[in-house]
Amino acid sequence: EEPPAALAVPQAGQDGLVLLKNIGVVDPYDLDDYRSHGGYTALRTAFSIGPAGVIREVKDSGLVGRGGAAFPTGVKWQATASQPDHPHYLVCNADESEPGTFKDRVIMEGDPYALVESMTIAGYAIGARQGYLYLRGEYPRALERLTHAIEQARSRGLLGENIMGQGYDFDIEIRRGAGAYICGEETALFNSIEGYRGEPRSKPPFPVEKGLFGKPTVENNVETLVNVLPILTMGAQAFAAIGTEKSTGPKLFCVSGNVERPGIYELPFGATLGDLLELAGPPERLKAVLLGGAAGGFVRADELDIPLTFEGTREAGTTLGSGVVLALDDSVPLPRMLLRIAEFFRDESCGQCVPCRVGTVRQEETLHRIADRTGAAAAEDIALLREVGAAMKDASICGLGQTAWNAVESAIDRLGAYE
Ligand code: L3W
Ligand code: SF4
Repeated sequence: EEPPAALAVPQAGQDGLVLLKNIGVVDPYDLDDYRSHGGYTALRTAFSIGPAGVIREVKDSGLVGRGGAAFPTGVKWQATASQPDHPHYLVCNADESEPGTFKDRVIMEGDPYALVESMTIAGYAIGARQGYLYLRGEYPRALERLTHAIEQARSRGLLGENIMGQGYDFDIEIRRGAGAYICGEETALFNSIEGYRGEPRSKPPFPVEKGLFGKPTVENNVETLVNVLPILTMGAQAFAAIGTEKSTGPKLFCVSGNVERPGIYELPFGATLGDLLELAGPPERLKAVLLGGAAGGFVRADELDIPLTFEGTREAGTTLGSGVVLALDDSVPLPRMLLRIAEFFRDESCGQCVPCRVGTVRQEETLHRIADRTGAAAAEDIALLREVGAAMKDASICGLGQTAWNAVESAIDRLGAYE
């Protein structure tokens, strides 16, 4: 038996939460309970201001994507809404697979109606009648709860034809992943839904123009979508007042590793890495923090003043990614961890393009060679890693290959690994 979502949320039940307010508070099997806690007021607001009004609010809120790339959500929605080609599709990317990332799982298990309502609003805004929820195959509890939530919403006129008597038709179909990390790449995900191999497509054209089944498609991460509820209930300006000018709103962080209270934390953008670790109970002898997941990078224990914003992490030469904060104390064997990350990328590369297919193998081989020498690297090993890493970064088709060397590079440059 897996633990209930609330156990992964140390702040559960606290005042002032925006995205996590229902976790451990609202019964995830009871639509009436969801409604009695303010559920479906955002959809009502959406109907009252119309699709263009919703897009305006989302644009004014400054919301950017929470899957790792921080693209402005309102721009995406506007681009699809204005396409003359039909049908338009909405796809929710719930293939949460970045190592260290488990925020979307907590939302889907603990507050499934919030995602159903958010998808309905997004579909309405962009003129879609069909939404797909692409769910990580290893999330059986989320599947069960979302399936139940969708059925209940349908039976109560909140999905299907003529939603809330407003003349809008929309439904959601769940598709399950089958264990491939690459299917979380937005276009590989389309291929997977269409029944093809999960291989990324070249961009452009971007999905907003040619996405699922070649039609205009908005694809957003789970956390991105649920932010639309507070945007509509509190208003774009109040939402934009949370966080910083360039990273607005609340953010979920996935804290794991050597901390006393691992779990999902909600903080406004702009809190520092140190603030977050303080909440989670930092280890006595912190050595490094992996920020942004396997595709992200390491920072040192003396860099805890980095602000947790997209612009702040970028300025510090690192990334926020999907919000992974993995704390390591000095008991962790770094070369072993880097080898594990390299194995992961080699394993998950779809093999479609040479820089990544070959580069991830060479990277792993080199790290093995270093590990066999008990962690000491020869200068030519480091030079080879840099050369292979640069080729992957510059010439890979998708984010997997482009970021497969980030963790190793940061470990060498910031932590002095292998010295
Ligand atoms: C219209 C344009 N749309 C870009 C759209 C694009 C996509 C979004 C971001 O990777 C990152 C990656 C992972 N007109 C557009 C446009 N778009 N230009 O904007 O696009 P892009 O290509 O910058 O990023 P991406 O390929 O979506 C996402 C990193 O996130 N990551 C991954 C985390 C994994 C999870 C998870 O498990 N949940 O999120 C972690 O760091 O490496 O760099 O929609 O179509 N001109
Ligand atoms: Fe496939 Fe890697 Fe190329 Fe992406 S970069 S398309 S995962 S081979």
